[in-house]
Amino acid sequence: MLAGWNTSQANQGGDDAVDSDGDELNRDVEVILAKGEDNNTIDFGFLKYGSVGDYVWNDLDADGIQDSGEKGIGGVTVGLYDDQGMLLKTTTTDTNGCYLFDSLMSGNYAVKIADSNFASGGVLAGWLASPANQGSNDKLDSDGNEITYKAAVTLAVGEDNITIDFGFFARGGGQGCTPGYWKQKQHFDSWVKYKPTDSFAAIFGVPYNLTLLQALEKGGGGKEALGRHAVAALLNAAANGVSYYYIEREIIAMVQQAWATGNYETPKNLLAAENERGCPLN
Ligand SMILES: [Ca+2]
Ligand SMILES: [Ca+2]
Ligand SMILES: [Ca+2]
Ligand SMILES: [Ca+2]
Repeated sequence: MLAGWNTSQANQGGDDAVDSDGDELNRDVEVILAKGEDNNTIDFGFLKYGSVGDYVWNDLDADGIQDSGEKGIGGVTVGLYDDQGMLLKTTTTDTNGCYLFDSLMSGNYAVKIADSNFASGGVLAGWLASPANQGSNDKLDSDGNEITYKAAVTLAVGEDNITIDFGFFARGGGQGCTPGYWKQKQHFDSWVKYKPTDSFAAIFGVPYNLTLLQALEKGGGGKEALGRHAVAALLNAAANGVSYYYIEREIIAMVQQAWATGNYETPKNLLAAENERGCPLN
């Protein structure tokens, strides 16, 4: 009847009529009755522990969804934090990529993929986090913040939540198509997710009031050169069949940094080098 339940703390609060009296380990209490005394204050409270899990996986297509054919990643160090940011426990994923923190009281927690996994020689060195909360099935999505690798979770009493999952994918590289490729009309069918008429300012979050196509076509150095290469980079990162070094959010962050600091040259050179690696599209 009470398998999996745990004894409440004894003698909490000041009212013996509503507290729990059972010893927490032995679940017994000594009662001495005076002659003729009725004692109806001996109560036993039980509570159920909860758990959080359960999966870290190789998100091959980087879409943030656990697809068939994508496997778990073993040996990943995972930490459990309380709502004050204190590390409570750590564990490691098994060979199937599964982890579980159990014997948990109700409350607010965070699960975080430890930074040490990403250090040189670590299981996830060179890997990138999948986008969080894609699709509508929490059992199949990734939950970690893409920068902090952390996911918040609130447990009710006795709740088991095994929907806290983390997708990672290996960084690509070695391919890229130039601004000259992407601006040609006959290649518009290779554009994925973005359209030639989309606003550069809206997508990159900087005050550069051109469409993506206008930015690709715009001549000049400095800001204009970065604009051309940033659009090409974004299209390379989003394209099907291009193994591109940078991912979209990194390219957007580079552009924002350039506009904030006025240094357009460094990111332009980095993106241009990748855009000129060779175009696998036709
Ligand atoms: Ca996937
Ligand atoms: Ca989710
Ligand atoms: Ca999930
Ligand atoms: Ca899961």
